[in-house]
Amino acid sequence: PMATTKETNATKVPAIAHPLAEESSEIASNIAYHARYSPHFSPLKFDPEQAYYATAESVLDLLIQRWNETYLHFHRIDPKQTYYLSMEYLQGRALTNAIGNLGASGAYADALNKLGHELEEIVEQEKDAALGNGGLGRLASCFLDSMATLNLPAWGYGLRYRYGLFKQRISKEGQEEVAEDWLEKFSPWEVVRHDVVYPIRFFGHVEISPTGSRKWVEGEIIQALAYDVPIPGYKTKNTISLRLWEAKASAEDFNLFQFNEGQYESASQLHSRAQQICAVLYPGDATENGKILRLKQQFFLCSASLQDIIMRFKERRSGNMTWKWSEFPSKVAVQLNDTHPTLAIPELMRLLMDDEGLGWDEAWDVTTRTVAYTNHTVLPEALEKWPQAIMYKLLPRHMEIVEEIDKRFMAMIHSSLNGMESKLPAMQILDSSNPLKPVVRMANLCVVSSHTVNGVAQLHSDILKSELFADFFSIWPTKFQNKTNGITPRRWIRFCSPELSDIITKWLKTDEWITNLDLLSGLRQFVGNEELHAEWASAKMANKHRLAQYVLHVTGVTIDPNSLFDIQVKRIHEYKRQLLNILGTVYRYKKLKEMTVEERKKMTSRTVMIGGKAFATYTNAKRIVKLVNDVGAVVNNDPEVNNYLKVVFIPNYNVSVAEILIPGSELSQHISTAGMEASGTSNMKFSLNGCIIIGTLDGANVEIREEIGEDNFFLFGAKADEVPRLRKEREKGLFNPDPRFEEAKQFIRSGAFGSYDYNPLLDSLEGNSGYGRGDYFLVGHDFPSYIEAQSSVDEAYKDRRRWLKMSILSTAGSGKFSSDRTISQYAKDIWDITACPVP
Ligand code: GL9
Repeated sequence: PMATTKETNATKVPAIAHPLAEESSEIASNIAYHARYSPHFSPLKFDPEQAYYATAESVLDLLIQRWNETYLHFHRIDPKQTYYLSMEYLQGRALTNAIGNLGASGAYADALNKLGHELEEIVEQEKDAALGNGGLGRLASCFLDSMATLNLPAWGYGLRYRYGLFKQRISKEGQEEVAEDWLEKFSPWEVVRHDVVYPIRFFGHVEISPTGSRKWVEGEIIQALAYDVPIPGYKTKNTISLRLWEAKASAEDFNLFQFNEGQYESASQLHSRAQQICAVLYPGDATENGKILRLKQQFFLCSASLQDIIMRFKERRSGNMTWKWSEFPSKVAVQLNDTHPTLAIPELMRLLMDDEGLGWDEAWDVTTRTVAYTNHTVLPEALEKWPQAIMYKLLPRHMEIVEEIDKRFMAMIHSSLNGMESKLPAMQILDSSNPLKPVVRMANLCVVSSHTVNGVAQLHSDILKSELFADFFSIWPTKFQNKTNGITPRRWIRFCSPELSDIITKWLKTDEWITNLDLLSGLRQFVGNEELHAEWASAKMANKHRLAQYVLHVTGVTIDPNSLFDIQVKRIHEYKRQLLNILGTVYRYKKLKEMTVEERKKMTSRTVMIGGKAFATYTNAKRIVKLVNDVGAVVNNDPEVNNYLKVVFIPNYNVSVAEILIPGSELSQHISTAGMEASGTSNMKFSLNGCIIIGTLDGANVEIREEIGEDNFFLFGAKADEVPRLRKEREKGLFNPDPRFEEAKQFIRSGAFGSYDYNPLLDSLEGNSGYGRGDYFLVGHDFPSYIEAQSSVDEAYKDRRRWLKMSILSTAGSGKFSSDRTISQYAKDIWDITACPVP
């Protein structure tokens, strides 16, 4: 249906006139039709799993028509279109979202009832599509939802990993990683496009013709095959595509002769090499990964996507004999989601020069007006640097192009920017300062080659200008922008908390807030209203009950819905400081133990929940997971205090788990060392769901606090601009630890939580400097103010009315954090695209 060849009458798919189901009885018969005639399962049963697949296929019927109309409409109108290039998408489940965006939740629920099933039960059958690691991947998925909902001409490109993010199991040893087979049966949401295939070259060499033109030849060629996932907008016909590439070898590469000789492995060598490319998602959370396979993946995404983009650009110009390449940037915007797709830059240069015959200057002009780059982190270990030797070997022509970009950039500085010469070594794209291992700095290549560079929250964007990219900023001050992240209100409140959403709609007298989230500020006028309080409290309580049931189901721990639900869920990382949370919890436990029964009765009862995955080889992160579990095992079984404190590690945190946790939480922790969390996005989800934040002035916390008011935010800790000084003072031995901090660490060292050796973990918080020591993340410095902020939380929670007001004001102040706002700003300030709604 996504015709990629020129549309003529002879090649047109014939129109059919079957009415698409909208009534629940028609939907029911459509589901029944799929159950019967999509022969994936035995016809003898119609259990929840089969019902899920049949339901998904009936939804796809509805989507495909809209999807085709959208494609044809874009083709006819030929607007400028954005292509979002990302190595990660954390889509989660699709069914509830698709039905909800179609506005058909009620009809589907009825239809399934007619067939003897419950919609809520059916949706649980779907496996999460977890083709991402964390915030960066989930952001890409929220962006797609907003692009579709805003009717923007935009597509996502990614890779179809066979195995996505691992499944986390918790055993006596701590975290164990298990491969997660999201395609075990199949995904009903992807449509393979057998007609969309591009050749992708690796290795080989550069051939120079007698006229001096250069061409990349030989090496190995792997095919990129498109799988499309429909992305429906909310209450609009527009349905855009997430195009995921799969790698395969062609039949010609299968050596029949060898195979018949019994040499099975060598006969299908290229086939197995192709299979490796999309086999697994790289665990890219701030780890430097020296794997050549990762570079192959990156190039695979970039080359396939750009060939496809250029094909579509030409397709939309077919019949027009006068188009010019200089028009390309007024039809195409390419957004790089971090540096992972940086190779799009030299690949676009190569395609334009070597395949299309443009000269350097013309190709450079087109490329730099097309490409923009988003930076998502300032952590040095996450800034990609590829060894030049590997680049030469795998991508010889691209390496030449990168060298030329670097050479011209340096020449530009020498000729026109007096005084900048001393900055050149840090700004150069090729870093040969270590002659044993010269590297390509991908971020520098992005900054030099992009028309716009943006950070993901105001503080982060300021740090890019003043620190990470300060030198570039002084040359190109207008290149740098901020685009504060956002989240889709459809998935992150409307569908995951229908109770609270209905209350909001009732009080605002409209459901327009779902696509215009600023309208939430209208709740402020009712902040003291008793009736709203009662409804709000009952919706939160229902969500807490649902969460408590889930916790019991996955951990066996019973938690009390009347206690304060305190949650920290995100990837486990020292800079995110789960260790601060658990040390604070250990301190709370110790104090509870020391209290009299009467004293204890005055305490706010809490359930501390921590969840998140640790990168498989990140030892300290795994120790933190183990520590949380060990503390929970002791505290939860201590009858003296377990009415006042429970500690639960939530296993296998993912998008679907977040959809249960976030609506049920009352306090959430976003407590990174200031300056280190670029934005954070779960902070926005919690706040939108009426959950109060305890946090540092970091990333988007700063802006959330601004929006919801400082009285509704529990602030503590050092500020970003104090951090360098505090680290220096510490190195000089000028840090005096708070006795409460010493007490908490000592309690763990004493063996109160079992015999596992936590000394290496706790040692990282001690000493003044050294590898794995010196408390780089300032846990010790922030501990006292953290404990005090937590006491204010306890006090605030005792005042039910005050807490409810804070909760309502959190939701009321979350309007800014809709990804619709973020995407509108990208569209206007970076992409220069406008809405193209299907009539
Ligand atoms: C991240 C930042 O660390 C987050 O603060 C930010 O909210 C997101 C989205 O902009 O990007 N950068 C990054 O590399 N990750 C982020 O979450 N890591 C992962 O996605 C694992």
